[in-house]
Amino acid sequence: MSLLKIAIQKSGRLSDNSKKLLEECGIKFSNGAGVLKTTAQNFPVELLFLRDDDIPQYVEQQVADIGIIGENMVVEKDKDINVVEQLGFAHCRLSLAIPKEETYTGLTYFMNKKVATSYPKFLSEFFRENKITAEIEEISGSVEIAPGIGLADAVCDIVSSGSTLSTNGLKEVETILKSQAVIIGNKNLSAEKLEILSGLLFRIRAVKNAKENKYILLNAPESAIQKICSILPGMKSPTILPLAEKGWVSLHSVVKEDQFWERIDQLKEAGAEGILVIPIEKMIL
Ligand code: PRT
Ligand code: ZN
Repeated sequence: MSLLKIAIQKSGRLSDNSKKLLEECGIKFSNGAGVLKTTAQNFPVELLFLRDDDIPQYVEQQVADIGIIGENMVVEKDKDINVVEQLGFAHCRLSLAIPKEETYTGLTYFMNKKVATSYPKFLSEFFRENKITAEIEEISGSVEIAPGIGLADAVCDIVSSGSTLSTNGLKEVETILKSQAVIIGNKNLSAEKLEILSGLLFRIRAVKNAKENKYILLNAPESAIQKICSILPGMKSPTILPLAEKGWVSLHSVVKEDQFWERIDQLKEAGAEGILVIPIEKMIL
């Protein structure tokens, strides 16, 4: 029986969420310090703990069958692999930033400028597509410091809250890529491995759906049922139970969490009371 080899980041911004996702999928594994490889106890997978930069190459070479990395890494490494699933965590963007005091005039600002980045391949492609001739200075870390020490005029780096840019006297002027964590996969997986992957994806989607949805219970007068169902589009066929008080019902359903928050005032106006919103652990559609 073969095992599906999954490469995840050993330590860094992706590692906790990657491990958590697998655990939420019911996959049990030990992960002591210094462990680089481990076999799950209850699912046919083997985990490899690696640097994120190496994962695309290892997946291409099938040292690992699949891997979890940021889309930013996928585009920069440009390996012959498949992007299998977006995972909805590690959201960030790859952006161009310039010194705060500079006036930004659009992309032509970068004409003949020197830009420091850890994403030379993706950035040079972006400049080429936009017909900008600029010099790219490749550096592997602490990119934001480059303009301050006279190494470059601008930077292209990952931004999340924007506070690192601001601390270093820079402002974000263009987003060139939006990124989140994804599963990448080797293109030639055996039928047996594809079957394990499909079982894993089934579980991952159940976990993702559960996170995006909530179980909602509310009390309402019978006369308001139709109105409430039209306010919450997810509530196509809610469960309706009579309350002890005549003319009142308890309404149960599953709704998208963001839709719920947008419409809470309308719900109350329609007569909903005693609204409970409960997390869902797994949701199989
Ligand atoms: O050691 P290893 O090579 O495995 O890890 P690493 O140091 O190369 O990567 P790591 O752990 O920093 O990031 C892994 C992945 O997390 C990235 O490839 C992105 O897909 C994703 N991610 C999400 C981020 C950020 N958010 C992020 N904020 N990666 C980096 N940053 C850095 C950014 O480089 C900048 O220095 O955080 C700073 C900006 O953050 P803000 O919040 O100040 O804007
Ligand atoms: Zn890295």
